[in-house]
Amino acid sequence: MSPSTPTAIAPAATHPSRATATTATPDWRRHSAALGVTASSLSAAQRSSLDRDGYVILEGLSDATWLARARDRYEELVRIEGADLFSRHQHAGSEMHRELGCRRLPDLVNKGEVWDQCWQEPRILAVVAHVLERAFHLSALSGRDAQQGFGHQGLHADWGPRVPSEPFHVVNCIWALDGFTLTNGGPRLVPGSHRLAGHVGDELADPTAAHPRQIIAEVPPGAVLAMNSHTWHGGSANRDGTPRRTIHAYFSGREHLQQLNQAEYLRVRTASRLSPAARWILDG
Ligand SMILES: O=C(O)CCC(=O)C(=O)O
Repeated sequence: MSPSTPTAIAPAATHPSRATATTATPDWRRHSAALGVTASSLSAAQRSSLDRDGYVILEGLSDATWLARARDRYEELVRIEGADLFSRHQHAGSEMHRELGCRRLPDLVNKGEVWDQCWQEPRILAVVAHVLERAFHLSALSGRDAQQGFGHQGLHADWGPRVPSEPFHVVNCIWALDGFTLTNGGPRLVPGSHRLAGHVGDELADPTAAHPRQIIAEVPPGAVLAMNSHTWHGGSANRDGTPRRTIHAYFSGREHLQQLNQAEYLRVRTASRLSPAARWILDG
C-alpha cells in the first residue's frame, strides 16, 4: 500500500494517544521504578533461586538500628492490642486466621513508619515483580510469632490448587526480626513445589506430617525469606522458646481482592507520609 494513501497514515505518528497505549511503560513498572526497583535489584542467582526453588533469602535489607526499633514496636503493639496467645481474645483483624499459641498483629501499614520498609524495600518489590510479572498490590502486612510449643502448621500454598497454565498469584516476604533456626520455628518449605500442579494433599495425606523433600529455612535476624507463596510451606513448632517474631508482607496480583482493603483502612496520618508510588501499592 502506498504511503500517500489516507489509510497508510502511521497511527503512532498521528495519534499520540494510541502510541501511548502500545508503548508506555506499565504502571506497575513505573511505580516500582519510582520506589527504587532496577534491573539489578536482584542478582541472576537470586532470580534463579526464585524460579527453581520458589524462594530466596535476602540479607542486608536492614541494619541493627532498624531491627531494634522494629522489635520494640512489635512488643509495644502486642501490649497495646493485647495480641493474646490463646486465640479467643486476639485482636487480630478479620483478615487473619487465628492460631493457638501465636501472637498476631494485623494492619501494620497503619501502625508505624518503622514497617514501611517491609513493603516498600526495592528488593522486596523486585521479588514481587519477578514472580507476578504484572500489576500487584499489598494484600496484608501482619506480624506473627509462635510461642514455645506452638506454631506447627500444615504445609500449604497461599492459594488454591496450582494450575500451571495460570500466572502466579501470590508472594509472601517474611521478615525475620529475630532469625529462624531449626528449633525456634523456622518455616518449613518444599523447594520447587510452586511448579507442581495440584496441591499438597496430592502428595501428603496429612499436611501436618513431614514432607520427604522439606527443608527448614534458617534465616539470620533482619533477613527476609521471600517466597513465591504457591511454594508449599508452613510454620514449624517453636521448640526452644527463643523469639521468632516475623512480619509477613503478603502481595497478590492486583486483580485479586486484598486480604485487608488497604485503601479503606488507610489512616490520614499514614497516607500523608507515603509517596504516590507507595499509595499505588496499597490501592485495590
Ligand atoms: O511464619 C511462618 O513461619 C509462616 C507462617 C505461614 O505460612 C502462615 O501463617 O500461613
